[in-house]
Amino acid sequence: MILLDFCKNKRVGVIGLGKTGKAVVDVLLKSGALVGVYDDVGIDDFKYKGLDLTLLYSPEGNLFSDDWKKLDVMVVSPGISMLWPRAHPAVQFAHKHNILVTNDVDLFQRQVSGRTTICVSGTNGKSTTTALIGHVFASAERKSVLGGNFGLPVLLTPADRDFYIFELSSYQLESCRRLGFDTAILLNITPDHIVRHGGMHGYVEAKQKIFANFREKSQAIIGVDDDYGPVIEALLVRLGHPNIIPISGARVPDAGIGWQENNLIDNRYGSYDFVCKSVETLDGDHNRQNIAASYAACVVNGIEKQEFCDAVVSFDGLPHRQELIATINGVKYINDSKATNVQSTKQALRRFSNLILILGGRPKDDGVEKLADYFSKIKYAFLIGEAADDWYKIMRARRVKCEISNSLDIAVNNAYKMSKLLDADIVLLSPACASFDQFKDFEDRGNEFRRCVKRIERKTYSSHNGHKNTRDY
Ligand code: UMA
Ligand code: ADP
Repeated sequence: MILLDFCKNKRVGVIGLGKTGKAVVDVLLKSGALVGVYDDVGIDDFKYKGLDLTLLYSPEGNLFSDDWKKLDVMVVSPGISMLWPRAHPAVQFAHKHNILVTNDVDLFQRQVSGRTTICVSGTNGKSTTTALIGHVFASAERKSVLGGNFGLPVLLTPADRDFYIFELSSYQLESCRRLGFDTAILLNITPDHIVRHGGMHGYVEAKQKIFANFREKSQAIIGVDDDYGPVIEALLVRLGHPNIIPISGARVPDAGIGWQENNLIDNRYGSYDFVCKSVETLDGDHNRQNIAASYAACVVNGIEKQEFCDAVVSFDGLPHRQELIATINGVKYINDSKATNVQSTKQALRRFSNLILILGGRPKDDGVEKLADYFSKIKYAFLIGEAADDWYKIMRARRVKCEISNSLDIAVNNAYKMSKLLDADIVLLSPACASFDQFKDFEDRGNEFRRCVKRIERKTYSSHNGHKNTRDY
């Protein structure tokens, strides 16, 4: 836990009492601050209940009691809107009364100095890259910890680490003020969270904040495989950023790190230096982008090339990201539940062919037509969730054979039958949608897929007594 000395005796309002808010409150109380909390759905956790009455919350929803005006600072959770579609009332109030609005990442940055922060953002690949960097640092026996959007709120990380490796979402970056991370990585930008950021412009602006307030030793690692990366790189050059490393999953950028066929190449100094071969567990251009970014972050922070290569081969990948669950009668069942937008599903469709696809859920900003280039790879599709009706019409119009399933369970069972009929190689759950219409989160959805597949696997092999799946693709 990171205690915040500078918050002693300060009056701090914490908005949103989820994972982040609770961590902030716990840390603030231990740091001697006077804390009040507010959450739109009320506070039922007994541990925090007393706090709402002391400062901020009244049962009548009287958000704007005079006590609020006495706040020194307001700390918002990532889910609290700063601006779009409209600023949360608490934020509006703070602005009106000149109360500083900040977040837990800022508090961390102010307290912790002399340690290295390595921060990862991007539309897709954040968690994989964060986990891979963490794996390399742990394998190389550096004192490090993972946190942020990855799961552990930044203030709950241990205070004694040399390297803090944080995944940061656009939500977190939006409310950051201090910034100035030692190593900042922006993997890629494609449309996502558009409503929350008031359009693509706001989303890009939030993402590129990861490079703000750079210093002489700051390292900027920027993915240049999409339309926005090269523009941001050029902007950083213009602003005089001292250390910019372009990275790619598909080519070797000038003065950067990338791939020539299956070889990871370090071209930072203008000559090709072979680093390592690609690995089975992190297949596809998208993962190559993640590996290139991870290598860049490791090498600029003192990890030897050999230490990186040794560690990368033992990285298993994360669950719910193109994860092989089972091979049943030669058909591979892949869980890509974390594909919550069209761009991430595109990566799976690039990689796999001759497949039965399960997709749908709560649609985001891009529609299924953006996957049209890959429709010919889909032998049959099962559509679930809120997107099902619209996407069914679009896919049928493009001659993709498909049907709507009322639940994931039904979709998986039918996909199993269909895979036999159509001689498919892969059953892929890659929804291209958020999960919240039918599940608690993407993990819940992926776990349900796993349960359904395992049930089929048990039935198949108990009746056939045949032999079973392997972990290999
Ligand atoms: N709340 C309000 N009013 C609002 C919005 C939220 O009162 O307008 C309250 C909710 O009632 C709830 C609390 O705020 O009690 C939830 O706060 P939150 O939405 O900020 O979520 P946390 O539980 O604090 O978790 C956050 C991240 N969640 C989001 O950004 C939505 C977690 O990322 C992160 O792991 C955690 O902080 C620790 O840092 C999850 C996520 O879904 C994985 N992230 C999004 C993504 O990856 O796409 C951005
Ligand atoms: P994030 O944390 O940004 O959501 P994850 O590593 O959890 O990223 O991966 C989410 C989804 O995106 C998975 O379906 C995964 O296969 C896909 N993905 C992973 N890395 C990339 C990348 N660099 N570009 C595009 N898609 C990716």
